[in-house]
Amino acid sequence: MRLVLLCLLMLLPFGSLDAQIIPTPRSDTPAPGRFVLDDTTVLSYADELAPLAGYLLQYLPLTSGRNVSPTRRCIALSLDDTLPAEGYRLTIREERIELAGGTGGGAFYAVQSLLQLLPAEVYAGRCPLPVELDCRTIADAPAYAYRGMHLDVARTWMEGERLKRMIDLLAYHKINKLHLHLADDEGWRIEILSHPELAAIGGFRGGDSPVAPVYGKWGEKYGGYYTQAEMREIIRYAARRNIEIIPEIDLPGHSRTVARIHPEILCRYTPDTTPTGGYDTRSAWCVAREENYALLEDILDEICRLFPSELIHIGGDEVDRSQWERCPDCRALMRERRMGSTARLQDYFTNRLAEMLVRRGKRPAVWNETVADGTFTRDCAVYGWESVKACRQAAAQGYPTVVMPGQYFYFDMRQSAEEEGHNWAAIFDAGKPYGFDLSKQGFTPAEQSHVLGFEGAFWSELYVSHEPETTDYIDFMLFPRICSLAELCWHSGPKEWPAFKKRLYDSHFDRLNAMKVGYRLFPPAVSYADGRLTVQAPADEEVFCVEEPSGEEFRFTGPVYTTSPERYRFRTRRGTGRSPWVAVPAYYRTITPAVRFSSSFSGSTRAPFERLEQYRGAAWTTRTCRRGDWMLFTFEQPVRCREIHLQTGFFHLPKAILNSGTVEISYDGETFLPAGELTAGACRLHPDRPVRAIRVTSGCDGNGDPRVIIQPLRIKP
Ligand code: TNX
Repeated sequence: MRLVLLCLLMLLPFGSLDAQIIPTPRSDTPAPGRFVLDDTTVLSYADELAPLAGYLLQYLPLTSGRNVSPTRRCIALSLDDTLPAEGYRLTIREERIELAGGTGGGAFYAVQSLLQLLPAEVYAGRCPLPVELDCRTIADAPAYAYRGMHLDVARTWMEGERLKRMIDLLAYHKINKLHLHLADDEGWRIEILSHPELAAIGGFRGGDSPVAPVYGKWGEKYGGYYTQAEMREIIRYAARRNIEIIPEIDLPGHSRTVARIHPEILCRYTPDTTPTGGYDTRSAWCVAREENYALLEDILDEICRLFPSELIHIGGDEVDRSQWERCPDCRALMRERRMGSTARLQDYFTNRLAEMLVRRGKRPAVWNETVADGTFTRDCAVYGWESVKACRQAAAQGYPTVVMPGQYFYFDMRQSAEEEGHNWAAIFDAGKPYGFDLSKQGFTPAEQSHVLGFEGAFWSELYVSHEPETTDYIDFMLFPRICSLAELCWHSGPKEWPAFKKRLYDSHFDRLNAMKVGYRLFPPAVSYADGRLTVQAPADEEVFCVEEPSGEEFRFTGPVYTTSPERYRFRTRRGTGRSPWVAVPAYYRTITPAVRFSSSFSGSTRAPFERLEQYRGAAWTTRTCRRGDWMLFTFEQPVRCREIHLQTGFFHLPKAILNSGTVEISYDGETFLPAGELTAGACRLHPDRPVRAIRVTSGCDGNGDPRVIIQPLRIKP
C-alpha cells in the first residue's frame, strides 16, 4: 500500500521533492543519493557547446576541461538529437551530472534548470560551495514554441545594457522571443544606413528635434537609438541565451516620428488638427504615394539583413483610415482598384510590404486588426492584442497566432486600483496571466492548434516619467508577472494559483533578489476594527508603515490603536522586492466641497470646465499652454483637509499636462503663498490650515499636445 502511494505521489505533476523550478518541468523523478558540487568539479562539454560552458562558468566557479573522461566527477554538457528541440534531460547521479539538450537551446535550458537547483546566490555569481544536490532525472520540454516578451523601446528609450539585462532575466525564465517595438509616434530606435536621418533625428524628441516631447523629459532633448553594429551585438547576446529578437516597425499608423522628418509620406490634404481623446492616430503613411514604397523597401531591406529572425513585425494596429478617405490620391487608387472601403487600402499597403519581406525569405508579423476580415496571407503571424475574441478569430481563420490580449498580458497595466500604470485593458496582478486557459476561453482544439504561444507586453508611455532614477518601475511592472507568463508558456499541467504563489515566496523571490530585480511582492491585508489597525503580510515578511503627517517610514511590528486609521499606509519589503502601498478605504476617501474654477484658458465644449466644479471628470482647454497661463480654484467655504492632489493631464499618464508650473495657496482668498511646483503635471499639497484658493501658473510654452487636460481636485478630508 505504502509503495503504491509513493508511486502515485511520484506521478503528481508537481513532483514529490521540492521541484521548485519555475517554469515547472514536465517530469522530475527523484532517485536516492546526492552529488557533491565543489570547486574541483569539472565541467565537460562537447566542442559545439563551448559557448554554453562559458556561460555556465560565469555562474559557477568550476574547473573547465572539454570532453574529459566520464570517470571524473563532472558536469557534462551534451547534445542528444532524440530529445525535442528545446527539450532537455538533466540527470543528477552521485558521480556525475548530465545535461543533455535536443539542440543548443535545449542544453541552455538544462543549464537554467540546474541553476535553479542551486542556492539562489548563484544568480549573483556567489554560489557557496560545496553544495549537495539530490539525485533525480528531469525530463523537460516546452508546451509552446513561442514564449515571448514585448518591449516598447520607442516611448521610453532603453540603452543596450538595459536590454541585455532584460534578456538575461527573460532567459532565466525560458522565454525565447523578444519582440522589440523599434518605431512609433514618439521615436525611431534603429539606425538605417540608407536613411540615417530616421534615427539621427527621429531617435530624439524635444529640444531642437522636430518630434515634440511627450510623456516626460520635457526640458531636454531625449532619446537614443541602436546602431546596427550595436544591435548585431545584442542579437548575438540574445541568441547565446536562446532568445530570438523579432523587430517591429509599426506601419502604416503610429508613424508620427517619420512624418515629422518626412512630411511628404502623409496624404495630400489639410489635416484636421482638433485634439483627439488619447493617442494621435493621424500620422499614417499615404497608401497611394508610390515613393513611399521605395522608402519602405529601403528600410525593410536593412531590417531583414540585420535581424536573423524569420518574422518581421510590420505593425498594423490603430490606423486612423479617415485620412485616406480625404486624400485625393488614395481615393483615386480605391476607384482604380475597385476597393469598397479604406480597409482594403490597408490590405493593399500591408500586402505590398509582405511581398517585400517574402522576397527576402522572411514572413510578416502583424497586429490583429490587419486580418480582421481575413484577406491577408496565411503565411504570417498574427499578434492578438485587442481582445481574447480577436485572438480566437485569427486562430479560427487559420492564422498562426500569438495570444496576448491586453487584459491578461499587458504588463503596463496597473496591478491594483491605487498603483501606477495604465488601466484601459484591466487591472491585474500575476495571477491573471497564470490562470489564462485557452480551453476555458472557448478555443476549440482546431483553433488551439494555430496558437504559437503567448507574449507579455510592456508598453512604455508611463515608464519615461519614472526614469532615470531606477530600473524599479519596469521591474515592478514585469515581475512576477513574467514568472506567470513563463509558466503558462512552458508548462501544460494543471494550474493552481495558491501553490504557484507559494513557490514564488518559498524559492523564486530569493532568486529575484539575487538577480537584483525590484519585483512586486503581493500586498499585505490591512484591517481596522474597534480602534485597532492590523496588517497581515502574505508570507510574514517585514511590514513598513508611514504615518501622516510626519511622513516617515518605520518598521511596523504590532497593531496601532487609533481613531484616524486614514493616516496610515503600509507596505512590505523583502530583499529587492516591495509591495505596493496599502491602506484602509478611509485613506482613499475624497470630499467634494463647492468650488469655482476660472482660468486664462477657455474650456472645450467636449469637456467643459464645469466638470471641474462638479468633480465629474477631466476638462480640456481649447489650446496648448503658454508661459504665464493660470488656473484658479476658489472654494466657497474654507476647506480643512489632509491633502489636495492637483493633477493636469491624464491620471498616471503624463500627457496633455502642464509640464512645469508653480502652485500657490491662499488661506484668505487674497494673498497667495508659494506652495509647490508641478512634477509630471501634478502637485500634492498638505495644508495645515483651511484653504480658500489654489492657483497654478504655467511655466512652459507648449506641452507637445494641442490642449491641456485638467482633472478635478482630489481632496482628502
Ligand atoms: C495600445 S497594443 C497600443 C499601444 C499602447 C498600448 C498601451 C497596440 C498594438 N497599441 O500603442 O502603447 O495600448 O497599453
